[in-house]
Amino acid sequence: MASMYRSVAFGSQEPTAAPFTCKLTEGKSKRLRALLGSVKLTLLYKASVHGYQASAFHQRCDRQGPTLLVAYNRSGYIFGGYTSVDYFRCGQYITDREAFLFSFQGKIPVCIKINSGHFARLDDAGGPNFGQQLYFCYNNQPVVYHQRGNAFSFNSVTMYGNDTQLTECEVYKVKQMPQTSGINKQWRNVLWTANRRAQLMAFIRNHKPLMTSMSRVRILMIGPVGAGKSSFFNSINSIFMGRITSKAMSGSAGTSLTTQFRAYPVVDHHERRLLPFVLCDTMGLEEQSRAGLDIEDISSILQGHVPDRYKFNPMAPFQHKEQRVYRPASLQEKIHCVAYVIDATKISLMSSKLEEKLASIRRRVNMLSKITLHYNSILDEACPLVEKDLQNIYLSSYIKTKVQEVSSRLGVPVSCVLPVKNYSQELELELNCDVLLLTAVQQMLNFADDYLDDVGRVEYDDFL
Ligand SMILES: Nc1nc2c(ncn2[C@@H]2O[C@H](COP(=O)(O)OP(=O)(O)OP(=O)(O)O)[C@@H](O)[C@H]2O)c(=O)[nH]1
Ligand SMILES: [Mg+2]
Repeated sequence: MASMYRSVAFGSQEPTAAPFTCKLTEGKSKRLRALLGSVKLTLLYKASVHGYQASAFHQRCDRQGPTLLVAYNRSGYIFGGYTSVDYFRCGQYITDREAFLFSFQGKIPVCIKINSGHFARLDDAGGPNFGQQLYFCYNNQPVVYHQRGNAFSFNSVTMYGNDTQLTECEVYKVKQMPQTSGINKQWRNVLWTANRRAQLMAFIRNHKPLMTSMSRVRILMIGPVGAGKSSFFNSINSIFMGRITSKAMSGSAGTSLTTQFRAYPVVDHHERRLLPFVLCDTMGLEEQSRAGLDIEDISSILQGHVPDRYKFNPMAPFQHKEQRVYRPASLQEKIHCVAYVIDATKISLMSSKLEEKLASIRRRVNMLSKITLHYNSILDEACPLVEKDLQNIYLSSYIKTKVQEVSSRLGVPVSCVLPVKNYSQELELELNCDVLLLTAVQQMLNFADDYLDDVGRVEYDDFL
């Protein structure tokens, strides 16, 4: 039977003489390395061999540069953290903007970035700690200890199932490797130039919906609470206004901040005219029934019955016949493209109930032959490499796995999953953000045309 342990060094070209083996599998190591770029991991410390005492940890891990800690608990959780700053036992708080925590949710390590970078660690003679919130080998015992703090925002239930008993704790030295073409091959071609942005803007400005009777296509955004639907509209509006705007209310709350159906036309400030699409914003989806956007409401929106500013009521879905003016909606009023907005940092944590709700929405949407498009928003927080430079988005194998995960969990082709980063904290527009956002709009317009082409054919066939 094959050993459950693997070799000591991962990502290395040369074999390493190993006095002890590591518990981290090659698959998991690969996914963790994807968070860090082109790196090699070398096992420095293994608690079950060297002991859980802080002195044993420091003896092997001090002055080793960036390190990755991987812990295992009795309940099978694999979690830990990364720090880019050496352990020194200097007795001071360490600032480390690159530090992060992670926890494997299935095959994927969900990454929790440090909030500001301050108080990333207390570099004392004790065991390894992150933000003085998460202590490993606490009190020289095989135990993890969590206390409140502000450096990282995480929940001990999701992070390690609240099971404090460790079965192993390993620390790896993280060494940057020269980039090799195999590891960092761009998996989608994007031109990150001002010229490309201008081209995309020109495409969108000059786009004419396939059906000449229509001036604008309607794009519906659906997704879980806080996924970035309203921010997507704000971002697109900002690009065409030439400055950051925040017309749609966005932010974080337990339930959806957007409570009304909004159909936002987008004005091209430069040419002072409306662009050929309307972005329709909805309330967020929640896993429970009678909470968040209702599937019946989605059907009514798709068919063009729901008016702008309609206030959603999760207890009582929209009733078309109760509206004062009852008439069939025209094709212009219907939805021509549906975009599912998914937050990349949450996809692995999405409950099966919410997944099922999305699947039934997709069945409804497909019945009405809509085209679907997915977003991984909040990508910057999902991957440290991308946070450093958005141009790494199609070099990051971590983002690639996220895109594949969205594709498999929602049952759509990978080519329909488009990663974007919304404007959320920026004060000024930024070229790389614009290129991703505009590419998404370009795809939406193409998908809307595919739908109109399909509808046109049905009408033509009926006529024959
Ligand atoms: N870092 C980052 N934050 C984002 C991004 N997109 C949205 N956010 C933040 O995520 C939070 C939720 O965004 P919203 O746009 O309000 O999400 P929503 O889907 O409209 O949420 P509800 O209307 O409440 O269902 C806000 O605090 C945004 O600033 C992104 O791409 N990156
Ligand atoms: Mg919203």
